[in-house]
Amino acid sequence: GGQASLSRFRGALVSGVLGDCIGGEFEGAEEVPMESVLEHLYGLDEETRGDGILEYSDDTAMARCVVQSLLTRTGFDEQDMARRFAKEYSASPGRGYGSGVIQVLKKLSCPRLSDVFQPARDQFNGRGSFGNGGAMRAAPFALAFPDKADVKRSTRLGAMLTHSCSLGYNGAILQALAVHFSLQGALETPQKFITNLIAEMEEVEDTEAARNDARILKEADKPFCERLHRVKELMERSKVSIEEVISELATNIIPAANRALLLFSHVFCLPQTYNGLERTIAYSLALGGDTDTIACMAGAIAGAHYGSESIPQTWMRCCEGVEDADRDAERLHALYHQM
Ligand code: 8NA
Ligand code: MG
Ligand code: MG
Repeated sequence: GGQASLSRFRGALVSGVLGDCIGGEFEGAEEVPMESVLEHLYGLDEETRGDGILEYSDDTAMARCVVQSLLTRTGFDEQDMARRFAKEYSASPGRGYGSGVIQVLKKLSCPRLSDVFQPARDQFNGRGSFGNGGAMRAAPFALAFPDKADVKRSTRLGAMLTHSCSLGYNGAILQALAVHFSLQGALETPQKFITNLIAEMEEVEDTEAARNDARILKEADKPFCERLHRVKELMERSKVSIEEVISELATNIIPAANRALLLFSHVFCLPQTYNGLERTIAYSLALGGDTDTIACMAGAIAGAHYGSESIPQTWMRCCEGVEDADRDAERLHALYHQM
């Protein structure tokens, strides 16, 4: 599709849901052999699979709140978004939320709360969470605002409702920017994609708060820029092992790496019949660890890049929330083009 086409919006939103639902199988597994990944994916194709549906987790539950809030308020409204997070959590607390974020969501449902950002600031002895829970729900911000400055601002504030540490909200900004650039489509080569992200993150990470958090966590001066430079180096090599990708890159950053690396899909031993989007999801699961979240974020980036035509129908049929994502993508597409 062309720049910011409906196909790219549907690709981004639906593939994020698919990554979450399909990736849930391996969440928390230390090592995931590629054979297990392929077996799981082949299982989705079987006619005999039965009526069992793969449920979405916290990643999609919170992303849906972001989408509904942006659509209803035609922009970012922290009070409304916070209310939706709290309501969603109390309606379905069993979606696999991170242990820390549950405390924030409970406080957000208190009617006497005056500052919706305060519960997040109180996390981890006042240092705030650096978990990837802000990044996992960041894609919709890129689908609501055509202007890059709006994407960055709204994503940061949306993440800060639960993640007040700069590594938490800057990771969310990186994910939203990756989706933003992917929506622009064919203009972007993988090298240009990474170069653009580095240039943006140089500015995003150039704050006192970011430098302070990085120092406390014994990270490089600009942690995300540092990782993106490593991604660029890996991309320039002809062969990269999955072990190297796992050891070199923090989970927050892998999805961006993933999409860029996967455009060089010849380096990986995946079935030739798989298209770029299928490869992205398969590769995300093989990384192990927080597989639902990695696949959710990588899926959104890849979906924005490859478009909805790349999504296997069989996968869509067995995942919860796909129809809603498809419908919401249309609405976000309309909002984006009227902004
Ligand atoms: P979070 O804010 O609770 O952070 C996740 C974890 O990161 C925390 O539990 C801590 O262990 C650690 N952490 C974050 N900030 C700090 C800090 N400043 N100091 C020390 N430790 C810290 O939750 P979140 O929303 O970021 O989590 C997102 C992930 O949780 C998603 O991947 C999601 O899928 C989910 N998750 C669920 C399970 C499960 O058991 N179902 C397992 C892993 C992750
Ligand atoms: Mg999850
Ligand atoms: Mg997860």
